[in-house]
Amino acid sequence: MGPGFDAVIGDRDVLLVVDVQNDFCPGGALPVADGDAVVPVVMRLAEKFRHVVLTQDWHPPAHRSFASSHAGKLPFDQVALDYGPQILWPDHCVQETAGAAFPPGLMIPHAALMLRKGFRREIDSYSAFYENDHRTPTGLGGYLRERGFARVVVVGLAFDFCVRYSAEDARLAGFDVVVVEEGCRGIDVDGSVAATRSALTERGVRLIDTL
Ligand code: VGL
Ligand code: ZN
Repeated sequence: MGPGFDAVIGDRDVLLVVDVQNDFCPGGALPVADGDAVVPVVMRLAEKFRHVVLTQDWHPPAHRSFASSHAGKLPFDQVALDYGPQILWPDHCVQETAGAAFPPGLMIPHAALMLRKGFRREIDSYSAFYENDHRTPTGLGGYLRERGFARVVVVGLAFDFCVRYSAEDARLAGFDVVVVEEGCRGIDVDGSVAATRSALTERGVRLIDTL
């Protein structure tokens, strides 16, 4: 990619839209402040890309990442699970519920793949590439490689969780990775938005304001 960002979008570029779902929008179960504001941005970007992939957080009821699955715990408490630390969340994005659906304004007919993640009860999956054990692949890396993409442009919710870990893993998989901040909003647990900006920059992910 070089020092400058190449704003010309071509056939080797894919737009990865992470978890833009009703439960992460105002009024949802795990609302991200201003989360719905990304919808028109995503729609505008999607018009520039021939290739679009959407992800969907997709949990079974009583998922292990839900505070309600842990006696005496509250949302945003942290616990140690066998694969490492886990922040506990309000019940969200339960399979086949309205909260797990895409907001009505998000219509991307040419999106080729909708990838669901977090569907195993015992393990969370922030990244669209690996579950939170960092070992169980979702298959997205293989899909993107086989399709011949070189650059992954990431937007969505939440900036400091699923966007962050998806962008990091895309970079580790060898893609050029760009995160467009205008198309993201964060949850910001204990400074996680600032931590995300430095982690992404350190790992060679390019952060840009707009595209
Ligand atoms: C997410 C917390 C829990 C996200 C998903 O999409 O960023 N965050 N589940
Ligand atoms: Zn989740």
